[in-house]
Amino acid sequence: MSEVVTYSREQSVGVITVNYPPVNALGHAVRSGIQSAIQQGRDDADAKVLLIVCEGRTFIAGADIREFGKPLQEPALPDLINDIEATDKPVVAAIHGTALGGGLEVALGCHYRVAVPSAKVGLPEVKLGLLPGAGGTQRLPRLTGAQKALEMITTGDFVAAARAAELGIVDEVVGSEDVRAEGLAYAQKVVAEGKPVRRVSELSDKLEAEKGSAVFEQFREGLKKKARGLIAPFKCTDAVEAAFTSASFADGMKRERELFSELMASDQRAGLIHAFFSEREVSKVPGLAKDTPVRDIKSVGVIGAGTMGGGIAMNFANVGIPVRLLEVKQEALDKGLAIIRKNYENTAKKGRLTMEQVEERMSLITGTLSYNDFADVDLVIEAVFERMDVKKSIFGQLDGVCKPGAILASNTSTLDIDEIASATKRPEDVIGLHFFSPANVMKLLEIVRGEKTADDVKATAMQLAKRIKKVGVLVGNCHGFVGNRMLHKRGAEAMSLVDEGATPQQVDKVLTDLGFPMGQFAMGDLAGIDIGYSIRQERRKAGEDVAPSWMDKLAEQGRLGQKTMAGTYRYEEGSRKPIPDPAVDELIAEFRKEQGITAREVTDQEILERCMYVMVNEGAKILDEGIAYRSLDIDITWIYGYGFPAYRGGPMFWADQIGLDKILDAVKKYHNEVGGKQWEPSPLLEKLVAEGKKFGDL
Ligand code: 3H9
Repeated sequence: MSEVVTYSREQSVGVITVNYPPVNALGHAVRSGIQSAIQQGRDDADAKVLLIVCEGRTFIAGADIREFGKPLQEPALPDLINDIEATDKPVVAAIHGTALGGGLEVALGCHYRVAVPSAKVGLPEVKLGLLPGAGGTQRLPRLTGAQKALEMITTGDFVAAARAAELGIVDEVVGSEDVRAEGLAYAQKVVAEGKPVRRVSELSDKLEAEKGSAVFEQFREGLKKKARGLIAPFKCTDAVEAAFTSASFADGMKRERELFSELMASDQRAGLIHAFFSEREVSKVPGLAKDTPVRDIKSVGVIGAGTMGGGIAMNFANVGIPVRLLEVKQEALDKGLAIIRKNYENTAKKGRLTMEQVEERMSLITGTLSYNDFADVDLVIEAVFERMDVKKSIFGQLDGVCKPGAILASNTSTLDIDEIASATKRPEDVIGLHFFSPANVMKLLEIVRGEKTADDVKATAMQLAKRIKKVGVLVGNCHGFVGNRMLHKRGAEAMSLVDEGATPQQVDKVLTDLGFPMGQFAMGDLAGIDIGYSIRQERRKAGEDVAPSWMDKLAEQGRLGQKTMAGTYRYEEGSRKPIPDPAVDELIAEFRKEQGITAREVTDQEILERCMYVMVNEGAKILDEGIAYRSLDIDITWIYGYGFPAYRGGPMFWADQIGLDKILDAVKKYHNEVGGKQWEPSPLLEKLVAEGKKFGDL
């Protein structure tokens, strides 16, 4: 008997206990352990019913993702589940925590399922670029019907116990959270009531009722928009349909297996699983001990009640942390608070908050006009506009009023954290907390360590990110840090491509075709064209050689983006849809004339290479300089901060897939043809190519 799965008997119940921390994933030891425990239960004449229950925080959370890509060791999961189902003694699954993927499939192979009130179930394989490959696509629709099964399997969303009972996925939500005791009691009830073996694979009424239904075609139509660029949701739909069209359960299983294998071999699966593990890995910061103490954050101050500051404040109120929001003028403060209220009320209108919760959250955010109100807060986040002199004067004031040990953070997206820290006598308490707009929505928190930032301040920031449900990535200090430093390179290249002859919409389409939710220029319109303009102006003032751009002209004409209804695109009242504008084409043509540029045809391939490879080259420099510790830190920054398609795994993972030799060749080519520092090949990229290695090997 394996150590991770044990068999014991309590009266007439043969109890199979899985204990394989952290999440009881179905690794080989668990699969073979369950197989032999089931056999033991069969052989045990005194066991009238079998119960599968898990130790620790959750029921089985799925197949063991770490085993993917390795040679399969018997028993395969679908066979094991068929074996459980074929047992002639009733088998009960008692669910707590989350029964996910292969875990839910094991439960569906059991004859009865009970769940504690807090439990959740789901088939999230689609989020890993897969489909449920152990009977989930065949058994679930036999319980729920096509529509619900399609919804659950193509979104991967979890369903709470009570709803799972309504849908017929679980038979009963038990009275308490004591999963073992409740499972035993239910199993004994099965014996007492003489409940029969009931195999989901043999249920057919839902299948009969929906045979030939139009639901699949309608569903595929809907997916075209919702699942743009993704393969797995469509294959999931095909697999569920097979439950309805196959001659037998076994045939349906065969089809599920074929589709599962196709997805297993796809780049999207590789990208999404890289993203899954990277998201977890970023929280383990090299050189920052796991037991680094953290500071207690019970209250927060935010400076600036604009879009950014307001969004930042909401993050804390959402998790019950009181916030003081500071503005210089009462009018701006009132406006900021009103926008926050409106945001919450809009969420309530969509049914995602009650009005009571809106009031509760609003009561946690109090406005102030005085820095003295920050005397007792544990953390202050400055979110005013990007000017070093303003930031330094704010940090000087904070140094004067904040209590010792308070963390002083800046939401700067580009500026030097060390210089900001130099305005205080406590640089060890200063850190960058770079939120992404809209700050209450975007999941990334880029945490910028200064030269003197204390370890406990870094650890506190990482922990705080989790508390406010963000993914924190700890990065080093340089202009633009990781995310914007790469973005600025892409932005400059995109502008040059338009100088040379591309249209903004052509550039944007290449990026959206790659899977970005919006292109470079549509994103610029959203963020505000004045931001890039003022950064370029600052750099020009600092003596840097920043070439003139047609985008400077847009800014100078007051075309600042969505907020002025016109930027690189124009916008119609009440709509965020970018519409190409002939006036901008004229402005670009004018600019080319002034600069003596003859427009040429620019291919989509050149756009792709120049926009993306320039980022990869910069990413390699960022790694070389130690600004990012690992390539996965860059990947997560881009997935959660800039909408890089998770199914491509992030820019550095994507580059590995393309081939670093191919990228280096192109970088050298553009270095010759286009020139500029951004195309100087990164020494790290050259080294990796010379050694035949990838970023993932570092
Ligand atoms: C599948 O089932 C395919 C089948 O249909 C067909 C097969 C033939 N495997 O997220 P956390 C690790 S596909 C291996 O921080 P939480 C995770 O990496 C699978 N490891 O905790 C982390 O490790 P570390 C379908 C796994 O409480 C640790 O557990 N299932 C797996 O915030 C804790 O994770 C899924 O897609 C796994 N399956 O959330 C479920 N899952 O400590 C994926 C987790 O070393 N998992 N780990 O960093 C989840 O959604 C969340 O982990 C869960 C817990 C909700 C379970």
